[in-house]
Amino acid sequence: EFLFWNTQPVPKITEDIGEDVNEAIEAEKDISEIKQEPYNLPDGFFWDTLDLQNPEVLQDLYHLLNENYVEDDDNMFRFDYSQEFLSWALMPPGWKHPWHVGVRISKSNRLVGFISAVPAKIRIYNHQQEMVEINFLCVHKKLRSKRLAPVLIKEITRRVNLTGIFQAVYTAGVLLPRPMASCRYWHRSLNPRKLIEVKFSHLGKNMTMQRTLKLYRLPSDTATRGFRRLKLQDVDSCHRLLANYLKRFDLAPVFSREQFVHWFLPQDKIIDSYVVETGGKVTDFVSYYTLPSTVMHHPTYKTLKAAYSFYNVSSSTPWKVLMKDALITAKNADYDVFNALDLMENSKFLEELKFGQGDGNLQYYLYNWRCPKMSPEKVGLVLQ
Ligand code: YNC
Ligand code: MG
Repeated sequence: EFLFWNTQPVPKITEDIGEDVNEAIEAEKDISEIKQEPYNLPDGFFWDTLDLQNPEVLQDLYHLLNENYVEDDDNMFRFDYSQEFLSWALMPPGWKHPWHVGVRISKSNRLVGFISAVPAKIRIYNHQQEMVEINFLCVHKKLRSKRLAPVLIKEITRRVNLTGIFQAVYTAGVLLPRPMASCRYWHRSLNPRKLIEVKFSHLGKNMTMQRTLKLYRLPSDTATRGFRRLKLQDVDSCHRLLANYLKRFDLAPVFSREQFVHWFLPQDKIIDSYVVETGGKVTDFVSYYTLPSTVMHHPTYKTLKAAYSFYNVSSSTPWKVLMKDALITAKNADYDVFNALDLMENSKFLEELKFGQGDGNLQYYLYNWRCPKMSPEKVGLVLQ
């Protein structure tokens, strides 16, 4: 069990962690103690640091992920991160070229593995830590179970350590040593007919298609006065609103102004954000990112268009009203489903707004950090 993870600075599955513990597992190393050369790959493979600003290279990554990245438990849907989205997610302020780690086949030059890191300041309880977010770990389907993933993880760790960073945060559907929080996805049907047709959802018992369509129908216009898309002029007030709000959680990012602009200014097919402005003041904020999934075995439907709740703040508009307006904008933009985790204050609107609970957990992990586990309502961090 966990032959690789047991060698890493992560808490053991059974370890007792006292409620006041909030500390690194192993001390920071001096740069001179860190391996200077890349880890060895099996014969026939080579490391290739990807230049994602080169459209052809970005396309290679898009294809690797489009064909080999995360699927649902029943292998019916697979994430289809767009090239624009990958540029946004992987090149935020402070991004580093060496942290876009690819593995290619020597003979064909084919990209068969990837892992990435981006910098982030994260607060865990009362401690702020510069760290990286790890995402998009992927090994080609034909090369699974050959222990390539541990090599990718060790190599990105080495490259991050060389910059003086020794902590990371990541999420995964699989259970590893050791989650610091376990969240659940919830799904709100926007286009129930299509969702049922592709078997993303099914007709509830005692439900007809007619009744189902009516149940999920939304008004065509948002309800809240002053609800409108976030613009550049809102950045200072909205950044402040979000920063203040995130203080109430036990795991949360600390966004710089520059990061706020990057992560939240609306960009077509990537990220959309709305505010409620009342008397010149921003009082509420919602945002969601765009992540379609490929429908793997359907004759007509090839893709599901999904919106993922990102960061939301309600200070004057009730949660239910605010998020219903978000659902309306998503429906009007032709999304099929709106997804949200049960973290932050999301449980205050999920059931009322007819979200249904998904299957499987999204586990939150910290690398080289030991702290007590927290409940989903205390998690204030959303990764892509
Ligand atoms: C996973 N998702 O347990 P043990 S999430 C971490 N995250 O190790 P092999 C994983 N570890 O048990 P395969 C993992 N999945 O022996 C498996 N593992 O200790 C562990 N899927 O390696 C596993 N993307 O190469 C086992 O497995 C060891 O060929 C086995 O490759 C795994 O991005 C994978 O779900 C996931 O592409 C690459 O299945 C492959 O199966 C695949 O024999 C579809 O690996 C796509 C997918 C994962 C999405 C994500 C977050 C990744 C976090 C990685 C850990 C980062 C640590 C911090 C580093 C920086 C530190 C600093 C500073
Ligand atoms: Mg492998």
